[in-house]
Amino acid sequence: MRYANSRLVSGLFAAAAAAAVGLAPSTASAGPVSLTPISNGICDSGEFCLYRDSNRTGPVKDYNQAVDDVTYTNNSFPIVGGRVNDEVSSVWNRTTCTYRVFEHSDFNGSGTQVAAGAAVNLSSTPVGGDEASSHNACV
Ligand SMILES: [Ca+2]
Ligand SMILES: [Ca+2]
Ligand SMILES: [Ca+2]
Repeated sequence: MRYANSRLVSGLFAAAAAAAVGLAPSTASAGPVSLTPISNGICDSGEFCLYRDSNRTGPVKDYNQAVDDVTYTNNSFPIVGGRVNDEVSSVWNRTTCTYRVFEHSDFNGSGTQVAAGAAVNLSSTPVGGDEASSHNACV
């Protein structure tokens, strides 16, 4: 009987743990959703966008807020996937402030300034094509 009870108790703990796990995402989504940048793979007005290919073609990594990205290492292109780091060939700055794009993480290596509204092929800048690894927003 005692054994059966302990099994029941551990079963209840398991259920409680499962409930806690289930609660975690809903608690997170109850927060201010607007603080989470949404990347939909489309370069909308007001966004800063990275393109895998030249002349704003190929997969797009879009940032809908003026935020720094200190490393592209863990980024992938929305919808289609594929790594972003050292793959970006062009950028489009549809925000109202100047960005700086860098060859390495943490704003290191060669950099280039991308003015508000500008579209740039990185191969024609000091950063180089397929080299970009970070950007600094609103410099
Ligand atoms: Ca977008
Ligand atoms: Ca590329
Ligand atoms: Ca790099």
